Amino acid sequence: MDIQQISERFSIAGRFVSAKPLGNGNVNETVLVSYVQESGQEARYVFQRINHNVFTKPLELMDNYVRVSRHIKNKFDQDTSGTAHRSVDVVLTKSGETCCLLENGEYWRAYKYLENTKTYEVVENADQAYEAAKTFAEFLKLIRDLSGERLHETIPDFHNTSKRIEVLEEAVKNDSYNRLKDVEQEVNFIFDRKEEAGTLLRLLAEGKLTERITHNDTKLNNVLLDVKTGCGVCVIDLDTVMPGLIHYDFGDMVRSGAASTDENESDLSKVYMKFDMYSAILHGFLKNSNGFMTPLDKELLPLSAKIITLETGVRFLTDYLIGDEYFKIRYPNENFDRARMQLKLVASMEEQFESMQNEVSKVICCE
Ligand code: GN1
Ligand code: MG
Repeated sequence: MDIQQISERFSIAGRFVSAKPLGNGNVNETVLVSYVQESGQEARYVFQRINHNVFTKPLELMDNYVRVSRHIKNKFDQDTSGTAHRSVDVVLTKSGETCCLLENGEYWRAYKYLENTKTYEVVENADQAYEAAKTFAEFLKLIRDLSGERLHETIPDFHNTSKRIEVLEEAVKNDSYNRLKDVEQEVNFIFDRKEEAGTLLRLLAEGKLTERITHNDTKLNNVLLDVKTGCGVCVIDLDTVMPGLIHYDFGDMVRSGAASTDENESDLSKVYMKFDMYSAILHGFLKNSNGFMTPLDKELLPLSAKIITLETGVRFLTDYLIGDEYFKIRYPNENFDRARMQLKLVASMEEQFESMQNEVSKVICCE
């Protein structure tokens, strides 16, 4: 798609200069676009093609996006401390729409690029993990008082781990690409944990856990850190902000932020959960969420890390079996590598589970 042509649809002052790919998203396509303003200064924007095979109702998605981002922006605008959480700032189209639908069926949206910020694929140190977790928890705190109708479920059953396993079972039965022979060990590993994987959903159904507005994709690279200070600046990628459990967010943070390698590491001897990163994430997260979490919420944090990591492994493995329909892949067996990496991470969490629980107890004791 010609980005310059798309740029003409948005209400952005200045002249289009250039565009280049941005980030490593597995679902949408992201482009960083430079403009030169009348003053001669550069201004940068992020353009994103919404993957409408994954997000089948892009307008509902953008409705959520704008409601949530404006809610946070209003708080930022009213803040005088200079440290408030920034917000994704959606740029409307010239006709005032939240995104534009092109003749070829693609949906594109735009927002301002936050200068002097950075994302990380793998955390470099515990300070970054702490800061990222604190920032995600702050985001959760900021959206707690979002009023109005329930947000749209942009992907129904997104973190319904039990359903995810059922979908895997179906893919195993069909084995449409004759790939089951490569993955039997992984499939058994998952099926052995099926019962435990449903714990959060069961407790929610029993009324023991509270549904909240959650981010649901708290991968470490979805938080922007200040390049100079390292402080958390803004949570991005609001596509899956919808009703959920706080555990999905904590779990995904540990899954992505405490892993020793990239998601597609094929040498499993290198894959484990870094305990110091887990601990930093736990402390950072509780710093901003402690006030609204129940004792049971806190107790379930280690298990949530395990469940969400297993769920992500299930999703990658299912995609491998059905012929790589969902996640973008850069080489043929990437989804298989990703699945094995997640499952190895689960095994590492299991080995360290008692210490993970003790760490939570320590934090609770000190309150
Ligand atoms: C996808 O697109 P990205 O990288 O932000 C996925 C997440 C997975 C993640 C795994 C909408 O996130 O759920 O955890 O890949 N997003 C969606 O890397 O499915
Ligand atoms: Mg995403």
